[in-house]
Amino acid sequence: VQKACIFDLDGVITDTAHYHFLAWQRLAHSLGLPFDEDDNHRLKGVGRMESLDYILAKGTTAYSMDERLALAQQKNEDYKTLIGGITPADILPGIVEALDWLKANNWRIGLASASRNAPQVLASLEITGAFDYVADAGAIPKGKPAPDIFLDVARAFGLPSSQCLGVEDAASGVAAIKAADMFAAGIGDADILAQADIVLPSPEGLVEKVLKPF
Ligand code: G16
Ligand code: MG
Repeated sequence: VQKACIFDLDGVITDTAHYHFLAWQRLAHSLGLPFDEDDNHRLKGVGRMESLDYILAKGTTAYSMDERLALAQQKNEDYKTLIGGITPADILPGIVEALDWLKANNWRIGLASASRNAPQVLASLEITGAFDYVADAGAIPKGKPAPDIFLDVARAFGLPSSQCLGVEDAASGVAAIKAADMFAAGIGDADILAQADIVLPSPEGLVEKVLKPF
């Protein structure tokens, strides 16, 4: 029976969270608003406009839709500059091994990232060709924790949720996988990812502890 592994990008395949942090912090500070690592942690897996609104809510100024779009664009330009230097060396340990194993065992491989920059990051990591399908975050209105983006990948593969395994580092992402009725592998802190079916501290061990037993 055909199976699929559906990966999140930021925090699972590569660590772009730090670049999101730098770009959001720069924007927040330019508006006189605070932004620290704890704020960044809360924005994991959260979409761009929702993240902006979280930051703007720290102040009292009301912004029009046009102003908000301009601020989001400014952050994104900064982010794109920061990720311009990404290379295959930035792939997290355990990921290449997992992709090779999945390919050798004829699984479908998908990407369910909330980031509209995901195709560019995959290209910089030189692993675009490893993916059979990459969800278009811009075409999926309801972000994580809604199941939509994971269901979109399963639909593209023509597979039921029971044959799909999702890999996520964010609590909102694990919630999305479970809402989609799929097996959830969490990467990170077991307390934060308590909803996952299994949690590993890093992608190392995915093959032996998660993929082979599924
Ligand atoms: C990622 C990040 C989020 C980011 C979101 C949107 O999600 O974790 O912090 O806000 O994408 O990114 P962009 O502004 O590039 O469209 P994921 O799902 O890959 O973890
Ligand atoms: Mg993530």
